[in-house]
Amino acid sequence: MVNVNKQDMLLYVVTDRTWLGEHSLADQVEESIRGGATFIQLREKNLLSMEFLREAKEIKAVTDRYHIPFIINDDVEVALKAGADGVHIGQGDEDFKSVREKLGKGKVIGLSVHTVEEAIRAEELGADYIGVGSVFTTTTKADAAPVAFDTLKSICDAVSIPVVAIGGISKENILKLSGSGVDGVAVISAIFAQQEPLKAAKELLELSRQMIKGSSRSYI
Ligand code: 3NM
Repeated sequence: MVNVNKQDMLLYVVTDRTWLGEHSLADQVEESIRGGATFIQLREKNLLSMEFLREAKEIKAVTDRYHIPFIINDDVEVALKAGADGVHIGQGDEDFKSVREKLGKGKVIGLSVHTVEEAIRAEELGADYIGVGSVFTTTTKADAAPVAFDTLKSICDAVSIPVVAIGGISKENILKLSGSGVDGVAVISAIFAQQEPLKAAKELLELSRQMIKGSSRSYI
């Protein structure tokens, strides 16, 4: 049983193999956690199931050691087999209710939303948190659609579950999210495309703390 709280969203790290070089993904994830990552999502778009599962188990061993929540993007079977804490799904992915049925109540389901209506619906369905993006321009996800600051703010005002912003967030622009009400940031390239993921995570965590200080939502 894992309860997601707002503090878990502070530095939500999504994996990507693009910049691995000679490092393993598990090593990179560990560096990001040592730097301050508060949540890990394994996101694989091109791995076969067996490889995906092997990798999920490897990363779960790391997140277990540091007691960090660990979820899988899209793939419920991999999440169950790896013993992950849950899944993150998009609006177009498997229907929320069938995912909840397969996973059971004790697991986390995060949902991507882009509008206030989708956010309210996500909370009604029982999503444990929502991801909102793309808040800035990103080259990491080809089909990311922009979400304006005002929409982000309205979404945060409309729900009481944790909200994490995603898309193009870096140490240069993160403070622009101040006052939106988000509980934290989800990042890929701001950590994994950097020479030193640990250092990048450390800086981002500090900036994320600064950013949410201006939050209009109550901070539990
Ligand atoms: N989802 P980076 S944007 C995985 O808008 C993902 O829903 C997005 O990568 C959305 O931090 C995105 O490198 C990519 O911009 C985030």
